[in-house]
Amino acid sequence: MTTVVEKKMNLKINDYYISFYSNTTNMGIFFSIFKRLQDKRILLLGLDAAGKTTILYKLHMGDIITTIPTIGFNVEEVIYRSLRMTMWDVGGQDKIRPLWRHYYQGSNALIYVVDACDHDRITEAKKELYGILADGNLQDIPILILANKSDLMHALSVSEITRLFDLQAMRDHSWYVQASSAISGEGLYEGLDWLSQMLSKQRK
Ligand SMILES: Nc1nc2c(ncn2[C@@H]2O[C@H](COP(=O)(O)OP(=O)(O)O)[C@@H](O)[C@H]2O)c(=O)[nH]1
Ligand SMILES: [Mg+2]
Repeated sequence: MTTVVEKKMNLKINDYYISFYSNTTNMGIFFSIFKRLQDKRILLLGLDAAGKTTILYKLHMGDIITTIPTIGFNVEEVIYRSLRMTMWDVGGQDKIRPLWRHYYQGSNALIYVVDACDHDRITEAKKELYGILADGNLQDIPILILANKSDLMHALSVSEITRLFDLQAMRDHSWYVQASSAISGEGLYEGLDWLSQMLSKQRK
């Protein structure tokens, strides 16, 4: 089923933010509950063209602010309630990799966006993820992997991505793979629900 979010309504009850979304087919209302998060910082990373910018717009989180702190390195940022999402394109730029560290500090979670149709670069996507996680600042953080562009033919499935990324062997992080489409919005809130559960368990 393709779900197109048509209407969104937010309620705040005590510490919980509840969002209702109704879809164009009027098949029903789905909702998500976000416990109020205490100043959480989320990295949204992935190879270029994986769908990061499209995801941020689809989530209607607000204005995306682009900054270029150093040459050849665009950082986009959205601040939404007490959530700060920072993102940039990873891959093929080993020289600037040390500059990313500044943005790693204090991160509570990683959303790693993979173009599930880009079979040619799936190994590169995996290599970059492991390169990012090798940084000491990101120990223990939960990782939501979005197998994006799942609306397209030949998209790799959740189980294929899990196997190709060797996730079963990953011990230092909680991880979750969710198929998503940044175009239809499908899968995005399911993934974020998992992440918000992980974040609400964190003390820092
Ligand atoms: N079919 C499909 N296209 C997508 C999806 N997500 C992103 N795209 C397209 O992929 C291209 C790159 O997306 P973008 O958000 O700019 O990628 P970024 O470089 O990771 O920020 C754009 O043409 C998007 O419209 C998706 O889930 N499905
Ligand atoms: Mg982008």
